[in-house]
Amino acid sequence: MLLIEKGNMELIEDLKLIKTPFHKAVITIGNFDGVHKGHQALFHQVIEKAEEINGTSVVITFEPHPLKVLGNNGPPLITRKDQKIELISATGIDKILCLPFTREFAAISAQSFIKDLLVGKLGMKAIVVGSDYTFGRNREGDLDVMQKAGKDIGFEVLTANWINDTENGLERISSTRIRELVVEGRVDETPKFLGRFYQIRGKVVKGRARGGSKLGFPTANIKLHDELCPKNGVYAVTVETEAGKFKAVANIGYSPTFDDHIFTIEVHLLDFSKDLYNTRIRVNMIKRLRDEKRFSSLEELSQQIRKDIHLARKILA
Ligand code: RBF
Ligand code: MG
Repeated sequence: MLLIEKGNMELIEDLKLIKTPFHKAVITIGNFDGVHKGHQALFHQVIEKAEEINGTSVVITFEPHPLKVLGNNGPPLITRKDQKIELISATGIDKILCLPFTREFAAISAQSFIKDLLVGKLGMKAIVVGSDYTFGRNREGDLDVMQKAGKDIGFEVLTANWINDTENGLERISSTRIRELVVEGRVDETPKFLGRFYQIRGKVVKGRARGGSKLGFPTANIKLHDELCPKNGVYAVTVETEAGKFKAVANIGYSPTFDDHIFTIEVHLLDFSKDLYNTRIRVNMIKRLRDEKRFSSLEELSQQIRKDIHLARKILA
């Protein structure tokens, strides 16, 4: 895995591996899908507090998404596990606990969660939470419960300052808002919330094998798993491969010029012609260019793709 390491982040995926409590743990807990600017601000608050008390900054997150275990499917993800961990690591957090969210875990009482796990096992001295944070079975734990326990047991409860922060415009950052933008194809509006472009990742799979031979624009096709898919259409993108990063155009949808009604996500890389089949690629969604169209000839489709490429080159320049 390509970890963007900053400091010496340690990833722990099993609580049994923790034999002794961390030294003065400053903890935050959440799903953190997207690791957006609000989450990033929260992590910086954790790091700052840890530095102040000479302690350890700890992020606890869950995999899979709790909603996926507790019923529904859970929302489509902005960041799947590997990217989420990379992004949290990049903020400078010391320890990431990425715990399997099971039914047993969901059944732990709020009191036991705080006393036995957070304080007892992890050595919590401070926790940073949002005002709407709930935890423990049936969501019986909330900010009040946490503050009371803090007084009783002796740890500090800090509330996340980004949530109410209207001055720098951080107040409206939410994973839900980002998902809406992506679903609407407004990917160019996501960086102000994410601090980066929305990225999808996948292994290159077999496509229809006609892009190169019939159209003159070979494409690498990827499949998504649990990941949020941008609105169908044509996009200017950049693609990260084992051979480096390239400008590219993408098409998401059913290619209505053809009648097979097969959904694909395809990228045509500019200035690159090697076979990417079976390799993993990352596609940064920069800007949506247009809707997919049905063309009456391959020649017209090719001509439109040439125009798309021309426009993409300008946008990506
Ligand atoms: N197929 C369509 O039927 N209509 C389109 O508007 C369309 N636009 C595309 C734009 C780009 C930049 C690319 C790379 C592909 C596009 N395709 C479109 C998909 C094309 O039909 C597909 O790559 C080939 O059929 C191979 O699967
Ligand atoms: Mg293809």
